[in-house]
Amino acid sequence: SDDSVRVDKQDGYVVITLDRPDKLNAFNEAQHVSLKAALVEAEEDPACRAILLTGAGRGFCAGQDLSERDPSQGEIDLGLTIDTWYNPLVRRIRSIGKPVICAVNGVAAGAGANVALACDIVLAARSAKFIQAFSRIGLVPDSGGTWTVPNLIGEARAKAIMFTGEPVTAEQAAEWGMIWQVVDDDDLMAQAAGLAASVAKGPTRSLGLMKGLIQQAGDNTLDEQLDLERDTQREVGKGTDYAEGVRAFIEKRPAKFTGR
Ligand code: T3D
Repeated sequence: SDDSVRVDKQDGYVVITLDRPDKLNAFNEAQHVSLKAALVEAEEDPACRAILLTGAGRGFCAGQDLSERDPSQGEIDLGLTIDTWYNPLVRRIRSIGKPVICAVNGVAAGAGANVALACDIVLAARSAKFIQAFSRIGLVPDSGGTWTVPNLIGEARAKAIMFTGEPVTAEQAAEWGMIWQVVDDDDLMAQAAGLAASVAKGPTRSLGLMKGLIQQAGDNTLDEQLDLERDTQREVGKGTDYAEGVRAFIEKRPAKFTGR
């Protein structure tokens, strides 16, 4: 790992910043290594109860660093780089049992867009854009985009933005339900930090289980999902946060969750 990813530990949460602003934080191998290390550490750290991912400079992430790619020098096995880096990254974000918030501070293109959209709650600066840039270079969307994007905004819009590579503004993305919220550029980091601090004080175990339930819903029938909710409720109901939550309600005071 190197200095291409910054990690700032805050009270209850960790801010992970992609930090190669001259390249709009495009992924090279070193940045993948550093991001993986940062996410693994945040996942394993019990003091970390939420993760905030963002980018330094005027972009969030421009996807794969194309200066590492030169197909004219012989065939490159893109399947291998996807297996090694992009797929594990998306699987990690989706399986971490803590909220992962993404503050899209500027352009998010290619895998950069789809990594952002794999996060649990996405805020974007008003000036940010989402670009499914793959068609411009003769590829297909990766990092889960062909699954995530149509799930979020439907096939009609997904196909149009993917075939054309047309930028989607933050406002449009929010209107379509592709992201949670648009925030004025100057307020983005304060809003995102406030959200991270607030969810970090939440019942982390239930939030992690909730994330899993929501993500599994698409594969299940309603009957299966009802059973899964029952089983999950049975488990989470044994936790100290449930006991505290009910006690706080009865005592008419805010709950003080510990995440267990
Ligand atoms: O290969 C595999 O492992 C397979 C996996 C693929 C996943 C992918 O992500 S494929 C898609 C790769 N990404 C792209 O195709 C996006 C390329 N970038 C752009 O289209 C534009 O840069 C943007 C639309 C994102 C932003 O445009 P703009 O005009 O605001 O900025 P710019 O001037 O184009 O970029 C600023 C600098 O960043 C510039 O460098 P320079 O000229 O100042 O030295 C530019 O070359 C550099 N940069 C931007 N994106 C990339 C990049 N350098 C390398 N790779 C990039 N992806």
